[in-house]
Amino acid sequence: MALERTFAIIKPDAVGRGLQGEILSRIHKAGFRIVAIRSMRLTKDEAGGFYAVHKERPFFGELTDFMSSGKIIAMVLEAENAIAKWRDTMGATDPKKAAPGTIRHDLGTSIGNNVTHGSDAPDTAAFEISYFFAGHELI
Ligand code: 3AN
Repeated sequence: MALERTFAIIKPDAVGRGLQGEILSRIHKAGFRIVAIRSMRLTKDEAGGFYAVHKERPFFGELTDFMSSGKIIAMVLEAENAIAKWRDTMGATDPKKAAPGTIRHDLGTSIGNNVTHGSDAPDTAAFEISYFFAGHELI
């Protein structure tokens, strides 16, 4: 199988709780290469552009408030089957439904405060990577 890239975020709840090291360690142990990484704080508009596919959902305002509430760590991860592999490593969206040993089960506190993001398909991965990183940062 060919190498694939996905886009990941360590969300403001995790950064605020000092969980960056724990999550980066799990990324390393799962066998991903970190192609690019950046710490930053999004504006509400920037968070809205990132989550534009969810703009009609009832939780859009809450989601963009949360994602702009503090620093995030944005990353491009590479591995074989990276998109599905990272979603497996994170676990289900709702930490209460996520399997034991997954990041969201072990560290998440609610469906909103679920510590990490991961792309769900090749087209969303391509959009999300290009939203945060320029081509010269992805070599
Ligand atoms: P995932 O991130 O697992 O692909 P999506 O795409 O269904 O999940 O939802 C995008 C983000 O919106 C999730 N990461 C989650 O934090 C947030 N979210 C989803 N459902 C809710 C909800 N009912 N209330 C608040 N936030 C939600």
